[in-house]
Amino acid sequence: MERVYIGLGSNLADPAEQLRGAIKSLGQLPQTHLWEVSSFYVSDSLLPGQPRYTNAVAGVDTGLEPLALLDALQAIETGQGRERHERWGPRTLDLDILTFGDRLIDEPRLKVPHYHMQARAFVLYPLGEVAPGLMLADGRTLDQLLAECAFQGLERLPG
Ligand code: PH2
Ligand code: MG
Ligand code: MG
Repeated sequence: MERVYIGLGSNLADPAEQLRGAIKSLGQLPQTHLWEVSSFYVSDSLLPGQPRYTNAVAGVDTGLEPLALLDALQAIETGQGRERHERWGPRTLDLDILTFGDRLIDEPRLKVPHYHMQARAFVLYPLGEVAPGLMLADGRTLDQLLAECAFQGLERLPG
């Protein structure tokens, strides 16, 4: 089993409800134990002119290989109505593998640690809730990344 952190995001069709549906599906993945989910955070989209996003991070232990997990996550996205049009377009559900054990992965379909997570408060702050003290496979620590990343107007939802 390897510990994997997954970023969740939605900015369409009741985002918090989309995240709750995704969490339920993560809990039903084969060979996988969902053990923690962060608070939900709301923030402006990185791209102007889109609805605000709701984001969270989940921690799982999985026996799936990275590309098998990616396939399963993409099936959950599709099942919740994700349509792929423009890159970074609005979406009902986005599930991103942020870290995968201590693996560095550089494949056409999957780069881990997740590209640009160091600049994204909506990834780092929820990740800090579920994985305090995390060390990334490339040697960076979550504490360093948090120290260098402004809160960027995140709103943490209660409950
Ligand atoms: N995802 C994007 C583009 N912009 N902004 C926020 N706040 N949260 C996201 O998850 C997000 C975004 C495309 O990956
Ligand atoms: Mg994605
Ligand atoms: Mg994303």
